[in-house]
Amino acid sequence: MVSQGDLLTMLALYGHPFSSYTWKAQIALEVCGVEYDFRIIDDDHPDHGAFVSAHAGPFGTFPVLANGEDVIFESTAIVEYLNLHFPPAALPLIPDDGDAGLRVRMLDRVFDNNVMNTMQVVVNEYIRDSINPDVSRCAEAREKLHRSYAWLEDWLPWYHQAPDFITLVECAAAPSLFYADWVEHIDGERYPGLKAWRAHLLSLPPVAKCVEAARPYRAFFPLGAPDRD
Ligand SMILES: N[C@@H](CCC(=O)N[C@@H](CS)C(=O)NCC(=O)O)C(=O)O
Repeated sequence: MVSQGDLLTMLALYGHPFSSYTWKAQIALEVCGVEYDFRIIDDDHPDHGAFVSAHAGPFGTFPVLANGEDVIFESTAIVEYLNLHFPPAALPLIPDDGDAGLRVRMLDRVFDNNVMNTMQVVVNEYIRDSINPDVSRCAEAREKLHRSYAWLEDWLPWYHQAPDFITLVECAAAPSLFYADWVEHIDGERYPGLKAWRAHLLSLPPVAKCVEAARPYRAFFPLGAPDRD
Protein backbone atom coordinates (compact mmCIF):
# COMPACT_ATOMS: atom_id res chain seq x y z
CA MET A 1 0.00 0.00 0.00
CA VAL A 2 1.46 3.37 -1.01
CA SER A 3 0.95 6.10 1.60
CA GLN A 4 0.44 9.79 0.85
CA GLY A 5 3.94 10.46 2.13
CA ASP A 6 5.41 7.87 -0.23
CA LEU A 7 3.54 9.42 -3.15
CA LEU A 8 5.20 12.76 -2.48
CA THR A 9 8.66 11.22 -2.69
CA MET A 10 7.91 8.65 -5.39
CA LEU A 11 8.86 9.26 -8.98
CA ALA A 12 6.01 10.27 -11.25
CA LEU A 13 5.78 9.65 -14.96
CA TYR A 14 3.38 11.76 -17.01
CA GLY A 15 2.33 10.06 -20.22
CA HIS A 16 -0.24 7.86 -21.87
CA PRO A 17 -0.32 4.03 -22.13
CA PHE A 18 -0.84 4.24 -25.92
CA SER A 19 2.04 6.68 -26.48
CA SER A 20 5.16 5.22 -28.05
CA TYR A 21 7.53 7.66 -26.36
CA THR A 22 5.88 6.96 -23.00
CA TRP A 23 6.68 3.26 -23.51
CA LYS A 24 10.33 4.14 -23.96
CA ALA A 25 10.44 5.68 -20.47
CA GLN A 26 8.29 2.93 -18.94
CA ILE A 27 10.54 0.16 -20.29
CA ALA A 28 13.55 1.88 -18.70
CA LEU A 29 11.71 2.35 -15.39
CA GLU A 30 10.92 -1.38 -15.32
CA VAL A 31 14.52 -2.36 -16.12
CA CYS A 32 15.76 -0.09 -13.32
CA GLY A 33 13.22 -1.62 -10.94
CA VAL A 34 11.90 1.80 -9.99
CA GLU A 35 8.40 2.21 -8.56
CA TYR A 36 6.57 5.20 -9.93
CA ASP A 37 3.23 6.89 -9.99
CA PHE A 38 1.81 6.88 -13.53
CA ARG A 39 -0.01 10.15 -14.26
CA ILE A 40 -2.11 9.71 -17.35
CA ILE A 41 -2.62 12.58 -19.78
CA ASP A 42 -6.32 12.65 -20.56
CA ASP A 43 -9.40 14.80 -20.25
CA ASP A 44 -10.16 13.42 -16.79
CA HIS A 45 -6.84 14.66 -15.43
CA PRO A 46 -6.35 18.26 -16.64
CA ASP A 47 -3.79 18.86 -13.89
CA HIS A 48 -1.51 16.24 -15.48
CA GLY A 49 -1.72 17.94 -18.86
CA ALA A 50 -1.11 21.31 -17.23
CA PHE A 51 2.03 19.96 -15.54
CA VAL A 52 3.35 18.68 -18.86
CA SER A 53 2.56 21.95 -20.64
CA ALA A 54 4.43 23.85 -17.96
CA HIS A 55 7.48 21.58 -17.75
CA ALA A 56 8.06 19.80 -21.07
CA GLY A 57 9.90 22.25 -23.24
CA PRO A 58 8.52 24.28 -26.13
CA PHE A 59 5.99 21.77 -27.47
CA GLY A 60 4.74 20.33 -24.16
CA THR A 61 5.22 16.73 -25.28
CA PHE A 62 5.21 13.72 -23.00
CA PRO A 63 6.60 11.64 -21.32
CA VAL A 64 7.81 13.79 -18.45
CA LEU A 65 9.53 12.33 -15.37
CA ALA A 66 9.30 14.11 -12.02
CA ASN A 67 11.53 13.21 -9.11
CA GLY A 68 11.06 15.88 -6.47
CA GLU A 69 12.65 19.02 -7.86
CA ASP A 70 14.07 17.18 -10.86
CA VAL A 71 11.78 17.33 -13.87
CA ILE A 72 13.05 15.65 -17.03
CA PHE A 73 11.43 15.71 -20.46
CA GLU A 74 12.51 14.03 -23.75
CA SER A 75 12.35 10.26 -23.51
CA THR A 76 16.06 9.73 -24.20
CA ALA A 77 16.96 12.18 -21.43
CA ILE A 78 14.61 10.27 -19.10
CA VAL A 79 16.41 7.00 -19.89
CA GLU A 80 19.77 8.74 -19.32
CA TYR A 81 18.49 10.13 -15.99
CA LEU A 82 17.29 6.72 -14.80
CA ASN A 83 20.55 5.08 -15.83
CA LEU A 84 22.49 7.69 -13.86
CA HIS A 85 20.37 7.85 -10.69
CA PHE A 86 18.72 4.41 -10.57
CA PRO A 87 21.13 2.13 -12.48
CA PRO A 88 19.77 -1.34 -13.27
CA ALA A 89 20.99 -4.15 -11.02
CA ALA A 90 22.38 -6.14 -13.95
CA LEU A 91 23.86 -4.09 -16.79
CA PRO A 92 23.52 -0.38 -17.56
CA LEU A 93 20.98 0.98 -20.03
CA ILE A 94 23.86 2.84 -21.67
CA PRO A 95 27.34 1.28 -21.50
CA ASP A 96 29.81 3.21 -19.36
CA ASP A 97 32.50 2.67 -21.97
CA GLY A 98 32.67 5.88 -24.05
CA ASP A 99 32.63 4.35 -27.54
CA ALA A 100 30.06 1.68 -26.71
CA GLY A 101 27.82 4.31 -25.11
CA LEU A 102 28.15 6.53 -28.16
CA ARG A 103 27.01 3.70 -30.44
CA VAL A 104 23.97 3.00 -28.26
CA ARG A 105 23.03 6.71 -28.38
CA MET A 106 23.55 6.72 -32.16
CA LEU A 107 21.11 3.83 -32.61
CA ASP A 108 18.61 5.54 -30.31
CA ARG A 109 18.60 8.45 -32.78
CA VAL A 110 18.02 6.04 -35.70
CA PHE A 111 14.92 4.58 -34.02
CA ASP A 112 13.50 7.95 -32.97
CA ASN A 113 14.29 9.92 -36.11
CA ASN A 114 14.11 7.33 -38.87
CA VAL A 115 11.46 4.93 -37.56
CA MET A 116 9.27 6.53 -34.85
CA ASN A 117 9.03 10.04 -36.28
CA THR A 118 8.66 8.74 -39.85
CA MET A 119 5.81 6.47 -38.79
CA GLN A 120 4.28 9.46 -36.97
CA VAL A 121 4.09 11.45 -40.24
CA VAL A 122 1.51 8.96 -41.55
CA VAL A 123 -0.34 8.78 -38.22
CA ASN A 124 -0.52 12.58 -38.07
CA GLU A 125 -1.95 12.69 -41.62
CA TYR A 126 -4.75 10.32 -40.57
CA ILE A 127 -5.38 12.34 -37.41
CA ARG A 128 -5.62 15.48 -39.55
CA ASP A 129 -8.01 13.90 -42.08
CA SER A 130 -8.67 10.16 -41.90
CA ILE A 131 -10.77 10.20 -45.11
CA ASN A 132 -8.38 12.26 -47.23
CA PRO A 133 -4.86 12.01 -45.82
CA ASP A 134 -2.20 13.65 -47.99
CA VAL A 135 -1.34 10.73 -50.28
CA SER A 136 2.10 11.93 -51.39
CA ARG A 137 3.18 12.76 -47.84
CA CYS A 138 2.11 9.29 -46.67
CA ALA A 139 3.82 7.58 -49.63
CA GLU A 140 7.05 9.46 -48.97
CA ALA A 141 6.99 8.47 -45.28
CA ARG A 142 6.22 4.83 -46.12
CA GLU A 143 9.12 4.76 -48.57
CA LYS A 144 11.38 6.15 -45.83
CA LEU A 145 10.17 3.42 -43.47
CA HIS A 146 11.29 0.84 -46.03
CA ARG A 147 14.70 2.50 -46.19
CA SER A 148 14.87 2.22 -42.39
CA TYR A 149 13.72 -1.43 -42.44
CA ALA A 150 16.31 -2.35 -45.08
CA TRP A 151 19.05 -0.56 -43.14
CA LEU A 152 18.06 -2.28 -39.88
CA GLU A 153 17.89 -5.68 -41.62
CA ASP A 154 21.54 -5.19 -42.65
CA TRP A 155 22.52 -3.82 -39.24
CA LEU A 156 20.96 -6.56 -37.09
CA PRO A 157 23.56 -9.31 -37.85
CA TRP A 158 26.21 -6.90 -36.53
CA TYR A 159 24.27 -6.13 -33.37
CA HIS A 160 25.67 -8.43 -30.72
CA GLN A 161 23.46 -8.34 -27.69
CA ALA A 162 22.66 -10.89 -25.01
CA PRO A 163 19.10 -12.05 -25.85
CA ASP A 164 17.20 -10.62 -22.88
CA PHE A 165 19.35 -7.56 -22.27
CA ILE A 166 17.67 -4.15 -22.55
CA THR A 167 19.58 -0.97 -23.30
CA LEU A 168 18.52 2.43 -24.60
CA VAL A 169 18.50 0.74 -28.04
CA GLU A 170 15.73 -1.69 -27.04
CA CYS A 171 13.83 1.07 -25.18
CA ALA A 172 13.66 3.03 -28.45
CA ALA A 173 13.37 0.09 -30.85
CA ALA A 174 10.42 -1.71 -29.23
CA PRO A 175 7.79 1.05 -29.41
CA SER A 176 9.00 2.41 -32.76
CA LEU A 177 8.93 -1.01 -34.48
CA PHE A 178 5.66 -1.93 -32.77
CA TYR A 179 3.80 1.01 -34.30
CA ALA A 180 5.80 1.29 -37.55
CA ASP A 181 4.68 -2.23 -38.43
CA TRP A 182 1.07 -1.13 -38.00
CA VAL A 183 1.63 1.72 -40.46
CA GLU A 184 3.82 -0.12 -42.98
CA HIS A 185 4.00 -3.86 -42.42
CA ILE A 186 7.45 -5.38 -41.76
CA ASP A 187 7.17 -8.17 -44.29
CA GLY A 188 8.91 -11.38 -43.17
CA GLU A 189 9.90 -12.28 -46.74
CA ARG A 190 11.73 -9.00 -47.21
CA TYR A 191 12.90 -8.34 -43.65
CA PRO A 192 13.08 -11.69 -41.82
CA GLY A 193 15.64 -10.57 -39.24
CA LEU A 194 13.79 -7.39 -38.38
CA LYS A 195 10.43 -9.12 -38.13
CA ALA A 196 11.93 -11.74 -35.78
CA TRP A 197 13.67 -9.09 -33.68
CA ARG A 198 10.42 -7.10 -33.34
CA ALA A 199 8.68 -10.27 -32.09
CA HIS A 200 11.55 -10.86 -29.64
CA LEU A 201 11.34 -7.28 -28.34
CA LEU A 202 7.58 -7.57 -27.80
CA SER A 203 8.16 -10.73 -25.75
CA LEU A 204 10.49 -9.01 -23.27
CA PRO A 205 8.51 -8.60 -20.00
CA PRO A 206 8.90 -4.78 -19.66
CA VAL A 207 7.74 -4.38 -23.28
CA ALA A 208 4.93 -6.94 -23.01
CA LYS A 209 3.62 -4.96 -20.03
CA CYS A 210 3.38 -1.81 -22.20
CA VAL A 211 1.68 -3.74 -25.02
CA GLU A 212 -0.98 -5.01 -22.60
CA ALA A 213 -1.53 -1.63 -20.92
CA ALA A 214 -2.06 -0.07 -24.37
CA ARG A 215 -4.47 -2.75 -25.62
CA PRO A 216 -7.69 -1.02 -24.44
CA TYR A 217 -6.80 2.03 -26.55
CA ARG A 218 -6.29 0.25 -29.89
CA ALA A 219 -9.59 1.49 -31.28
CA PHE A 220 -8.08 4.98 -31.24
CA PHE A 221 -5.28 4.12 -33.68
CA PRO A 222 -6.03 6.53 -36.53
CA LEU A 223 -5.30 4.01 -39.33
CA GLY A 224 -7.18 1.22 -37.57
CA ALA A 225 -5.16 -1.25 -35.50
CA PRO A 226 -4.37 -4.53 -37.26
CA ASP A 227 -5.59 -7.80 -35.74
CA ARG A 228 -2.20 -8.97 -34.44
CA ASP A 229 0.26 -8.47 -31.55
N1 LIG B 1 11.15 13.83 -28.71
C1 LIG B 1 10.10 13.62 -27.74
C2 LIG B 1 8.84 13.25 -28.50
C3 LIG B 1 7.65 13.10 -27.57
C4 LIG B 1 6.32 13.04 -28.31
O1 LIG B 1 6.21 13.31 -29.51
N2 LIG B 1 5.29 12.67 -27.54
C5 LIG B 1 3.94 12.59 -28.07
C6 LIG B 1 3.24 11.36 -27.51
S1 LIG B 1 4.01 9.87 -28.09
C7 LIG B 1 3.16 13.78 -27.60
O2 LIG B 1 3.47 14.40 -26.60
N3 LIG B 1 2.10 14.13 -28.34
C8 LIG B 1 1.22 15.18 -27.96
C9 LIG B 1 1.61 16.51 -28.53
O3 LIG B 1 2.50 16.58 -29.39
O4 LIG B 1 1.01 17.50 -28.12
C10 LIG B 1 10.51 12.55 -26.75
O5 LIG B 1 11.38 11.75 -27.06
O6 LIG B 1 10.00 12.54 -25.61
